[in-house]
Amino acid sequence: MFVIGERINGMFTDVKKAIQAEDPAPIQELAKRQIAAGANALDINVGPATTDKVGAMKWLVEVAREAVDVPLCIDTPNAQVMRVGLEAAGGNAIINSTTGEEERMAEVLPLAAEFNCPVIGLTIDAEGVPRDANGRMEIALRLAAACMEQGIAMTDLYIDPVILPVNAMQAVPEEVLKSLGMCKALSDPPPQTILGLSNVSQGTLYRELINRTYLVMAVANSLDAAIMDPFDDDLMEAMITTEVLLNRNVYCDDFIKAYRR
Ligand code: THG
Repeated sequence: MFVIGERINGMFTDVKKAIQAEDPAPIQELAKRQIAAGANALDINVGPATTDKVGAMKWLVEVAREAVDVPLCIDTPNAQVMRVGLEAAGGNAIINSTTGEEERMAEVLPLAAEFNCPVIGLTIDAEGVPRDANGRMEIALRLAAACMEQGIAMTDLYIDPVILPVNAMQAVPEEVLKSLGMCKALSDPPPQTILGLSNVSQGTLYRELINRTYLVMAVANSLDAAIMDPFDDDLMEAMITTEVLLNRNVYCDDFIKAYRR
């Protein structure tokens, strides 16, 4: 599993405050601690912290890059903010994201080719998020076709079938699980799959339990990557254990310790 730490997001109060005060210390500490906790990359999202999205994205990426040398997942719906983030990331980035809408793909996919980096494609179109797995796959197919036209390898496309809070839309988690498996039949080699895990539990009472249970199911259904909270030890350990039980990592008696090393 490729773990993308979710914590550098202006939706969190500590990050919002740091952006507003232009104080690099809390951001750099979050960057280092997430990597130490087992994240392989970091999501970078300005969120609602400021109206100067371009300036804030450039600052966040520069500050994070000084602290750690891992791929930075530039999380913005705005193509101009995306370009600035990719430039600041200096070639080690992931584009988060395009939707399946023609106009969005036309402005974002060329950036993936230009900066030679992976791109996340959300199964969203002009009508929003489809209700079931088949609707998600129609958009996933459009994303895959558009990438092929641009010369983007399927292994550089991460399909995100968009998980939503279970308390508002109880049928969604199961449809998303089905989509993950269907993505792997889409082409040979298939695209990769990704989720923003914490969405599933937003507004619920047992957040950590829901995140953890869902991650186990998603990994068992071909999930390759997740934007998630690496500070949640139980979550990380459930992920590691799932990979051992699925024979994706070698079993040894203290496999948790071995993985963390
Ligand atoms: N897909 C892709 N990118 C994404 C998402 C996705 N990026 C953003 C998001 N979804 C994933 N990241 C988060 C980060 C935080 C939370 C959920 C998803 C979260 N935050 C708390 C909340 O809203 O309750 C904030 C609590 C606090 O203020 O401390 O849950 O799906 N490609």
